[in-house]
Amino acid sequence: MTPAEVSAARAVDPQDFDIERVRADFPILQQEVNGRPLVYLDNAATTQKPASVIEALERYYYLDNANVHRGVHELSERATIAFEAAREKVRGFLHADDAREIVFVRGTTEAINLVAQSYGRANINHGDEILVTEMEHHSNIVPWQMLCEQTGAVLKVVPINERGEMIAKQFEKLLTERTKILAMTHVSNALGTINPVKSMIHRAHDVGAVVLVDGAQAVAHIQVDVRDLDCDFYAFSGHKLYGPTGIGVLYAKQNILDAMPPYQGGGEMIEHVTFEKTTYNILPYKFEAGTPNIAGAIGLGASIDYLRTMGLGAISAHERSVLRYAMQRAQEIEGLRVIGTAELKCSILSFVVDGTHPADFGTILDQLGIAIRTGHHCAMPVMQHFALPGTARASIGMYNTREEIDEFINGIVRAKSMLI
Ligand code: C6P
Repeated sequence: MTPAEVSAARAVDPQDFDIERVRADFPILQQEVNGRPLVYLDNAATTQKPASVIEALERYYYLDNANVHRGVHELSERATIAFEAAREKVRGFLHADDAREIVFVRGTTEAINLVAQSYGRANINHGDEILVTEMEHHSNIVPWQMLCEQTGAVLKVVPINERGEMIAKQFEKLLTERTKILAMTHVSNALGTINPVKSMIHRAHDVGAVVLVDGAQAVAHIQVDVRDLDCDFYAFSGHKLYGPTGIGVLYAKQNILDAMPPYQGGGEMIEHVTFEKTTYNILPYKFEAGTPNIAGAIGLGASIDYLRTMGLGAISAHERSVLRYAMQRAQEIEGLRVIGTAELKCSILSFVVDGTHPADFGTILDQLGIAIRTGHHCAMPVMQHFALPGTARASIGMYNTREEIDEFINGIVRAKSMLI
């Protein structure tokens, strides 16, 4: 977050956020699990969906289902209009210049693989360096390792400190003329750390590198403006933004996308095919081979509409106040250690308790109707850094309340008394 964004978000009073109204919009939250009201604190894994998103999916399948960009009939026309309207909503949401810069993919993972295999294979050579941080999700490590194996490039890693922040001095040292790609997460899924992506992008451009930002954990909590960030690529998943699974977005600058070879071949991505030669479709369709997840895109458009009515500023102010409360309450528990105490963080409370295994907390809390995630969170290098087998992780979404945090804290105390 830039300082301006921080102060804009802080200007929103969390008291203004009508949490009861928000909760009423999410049908799944109205249930009991194991005889207790559900407390859903696994939003970093996937968020729940408001009724308006579920209804958009339903409406599409009830009334408009057809393939896009293919038929001349009424249903195909309607499906195409709704699909492209969703793309335009994503463009607006990211503040991108042009809808041609918005490629629909399955999720963050596919977006990063697309960049590694298309941009990477075409532009990365033996001895080039790809720079990531130690806090990356496996999705922002493994595709680059694969690219390094294919090209002879070298993966470099910016270490983190004990608070779980990237060490700026090390970043400056590792970023050199040899760096061709900088790929870093906007927000860490294991620690909650918010990276200073804007300044990192600026520095990377100074040495001629292109920059990919993994926005999987950022888009639901931070207002993203790709033009202001000046990132070359930005990736996120719909299901972490209160939208459906199986749909995600790769934003890429138009000139870069234009010069990239296709990622997959098939229908939709072509202009003309003969056995001798194929020419490719215009952007963004060159990168959307095969029938896309039409309903998913429409559902994602509906989730963006929903977020707009709530206002991301108000949502993040509310979440920040709930996270602050959770961090304070967690400190009351003897032997509990928060993993990830960065100055700038959002949504995530990862912890371990001396003398216990994190997985046990997940199981006991589940018996109390409280959903959290335990384990390495697909960020094994983070666990290696802290010499831990894993953590227990609560991740906060827009519908979580302080009362739920109280339930969660009581649950940890109870679990601890059973385990020690
Ligand atoms: N993290 C979590 O519980 P996909 O699976 O493609 O939608 O997102 C992958 C991904 C990439 N980057 C970051 C920072 C992420 O957090 C994730 C997904 C989930 O933390 C599932 S492992």
